[in-house]
Amino acid sequence: MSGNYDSIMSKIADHPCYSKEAHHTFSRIHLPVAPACNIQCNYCNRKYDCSNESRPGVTTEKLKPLEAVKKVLKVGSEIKQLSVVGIAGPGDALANPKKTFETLELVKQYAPDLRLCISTNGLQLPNYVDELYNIGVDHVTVTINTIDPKVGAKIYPWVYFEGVRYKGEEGAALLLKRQLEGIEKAVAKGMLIKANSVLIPGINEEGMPDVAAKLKEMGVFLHNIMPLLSEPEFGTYFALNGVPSATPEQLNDARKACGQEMQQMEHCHQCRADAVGLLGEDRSAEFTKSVFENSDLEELVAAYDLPSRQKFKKSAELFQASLIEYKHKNDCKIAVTSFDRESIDIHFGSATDFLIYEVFENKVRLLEIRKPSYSYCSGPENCSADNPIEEIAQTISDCKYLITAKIGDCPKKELDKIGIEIHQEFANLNNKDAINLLLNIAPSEGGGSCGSGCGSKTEQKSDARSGASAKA
Ligand code: CLF
Ligand code: SF4
Repeated sequence: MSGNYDSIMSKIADHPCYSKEAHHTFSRIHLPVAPACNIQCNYCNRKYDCSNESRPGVTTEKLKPLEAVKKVLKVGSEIKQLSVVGIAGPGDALANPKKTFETLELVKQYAPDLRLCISTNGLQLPNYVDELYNIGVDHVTVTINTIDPKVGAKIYPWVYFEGVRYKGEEGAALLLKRQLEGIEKAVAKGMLIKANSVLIPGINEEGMPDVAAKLKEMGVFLHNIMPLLSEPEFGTYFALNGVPSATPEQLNDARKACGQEMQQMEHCHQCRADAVGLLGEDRSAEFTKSVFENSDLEELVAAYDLPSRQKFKKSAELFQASLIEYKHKNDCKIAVTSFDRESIDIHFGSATDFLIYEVFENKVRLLEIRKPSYSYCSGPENCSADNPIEEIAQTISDCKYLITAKIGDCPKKELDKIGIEIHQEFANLNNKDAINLLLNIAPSEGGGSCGSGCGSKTEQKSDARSGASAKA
């Protein structure tokens, strides 16, 4: 558990997309080396940039692998906080395997301190998981918009696989099968998987919680629901056929509905395929090809100054890790006995159900109410009967704490055995106040609810000159 936790923390501490904290400090660069795509999405018009990770309408210079690594070295020499290299289009990273892998190899050779990240529609993922893993890619984003092929047929007019063009539901079902197969393989390898879903009003909103449930079942780390950006000038099928952009309210609702199942990313900036810099502070215009294409590779390597970058990275990572650690130190579930649903007003023995609260990032919310078949004590007349502690213990076994008004020694011992820490000192207090006190969470932190909107909407709007939405 702790090994896995430590490994995840080390993977997200310097990744601006996988950690909200890290995005204030660390930057990423996207290398637009993958122009082709093997599917068609109705929200994409690749006359512009790809949508799986970009905003169309922004001119992109496509790069060859050697040009791409020169750009990485140039950017890295000027932006010490550069920590991630992503390939996210303008087509699909894995529909261009030669260029993608050649680029990743070069980056690994000349800038080995950088994390490698890719974004894909997933069609070719099963074929390349091993290669990605071997080359050191441990962050993979797969765009999954639906798990229903009927809905998929409305999003993907065709899917091109092994020389055959599949249309309608058949194509959508094939894409989904390959996406899930690829995710399964990548999770088994220990890669950190993020799923992007484009929220398309009237098309896939209803099924979004099913997507989230599937992602959870498969061990996906993070879910990034992105709003469809749809204006006629973007020239996409959806835009030309009246499918509107998703509103901030629709986005919030979807994130809330899916937040029950999956941790939601709320700081995505729907980057372009050649984005450079912090999320939301794009510096791609400073690093056009003319700035680096004539530079000598060895000079760029010297200017990159790997030893000093590594030193900086080490201290920045430690700082980030401590911030993340602080934010997640209280994450857990807590069982509470409460008859009036507000306060700790009932003894363990009389409780017929348990309120299960979840604490995530120091926010407390009621997750669900669980009902074992019987209460522990059903009155003096049944006092000698076998008390059903096993079932109750099972019902709350995933909770770290039990807060109750009072509990007898026998059940307490049983719950101790399965590691549940019991607190009786908060009798009659409000449930959330008690949890805040127990975990030492400031009330303002604890009062919030998960899944509220992020601050990126202004930026999304102002950048929506582009068009599509999806990716990475
Ligand atoms: Fe790029 Fe994507 Fe890697 Fe990040 S972006 S390939 S995971 S390094 Fe990040 Fe940009 Fe959102 Fe993507 S903000 S669009 S989620
Ligand atoms: Fe391909 Fe990406 Fe465009 Fe979809 S959005 S068609 S995956 S390039």
